[in-house]
Amino acid sequence: MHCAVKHCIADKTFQIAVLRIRVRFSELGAEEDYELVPYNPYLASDDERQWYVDSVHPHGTVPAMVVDEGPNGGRVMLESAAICMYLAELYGHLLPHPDMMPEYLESVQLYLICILYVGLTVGV
Ligand SMILES: N[C@@H](CCC(=O)N[C@@H](CS)C(=O)NCC(=O)O)C(=O)O
Repeated sequence: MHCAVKHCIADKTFQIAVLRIRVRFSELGAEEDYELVPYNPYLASDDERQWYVDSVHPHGTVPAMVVDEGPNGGRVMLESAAICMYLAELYGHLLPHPDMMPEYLESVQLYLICILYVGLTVGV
């Protein structure tokens, strides 16, 4: 399958929200379909950070994923959970069986609550 995703702006070091995206690409068997563009928010210079905030991610955090082609081409996607869900839809894999939709939506709700809680309290 040809993937529309070209750039995943992130650093290669262990950062849990970035790791989430990389694991998702791996689960989808799509590790060759994206390019990891190094950007480390903790080590960026003031100029690099300003560029990143202005043109990629207003919060200055990673990951951010630039979609290269297709109807979403040119868009920058933010939030690792949203990116993971988008990738499942894009590849048509790791999606819930239609009969399981109520349980799926419940687990998405729980997942997002956890992500928001953890994100706000420990900053990942
Ligand atoms: N909720 C966001 C969290 C993003 C986030 O906080 N990433 C951390 C690395 S795991 C970061 O970029 N920290 C740098 C900073 O806060 O300036 C997501 O899941 O994408």
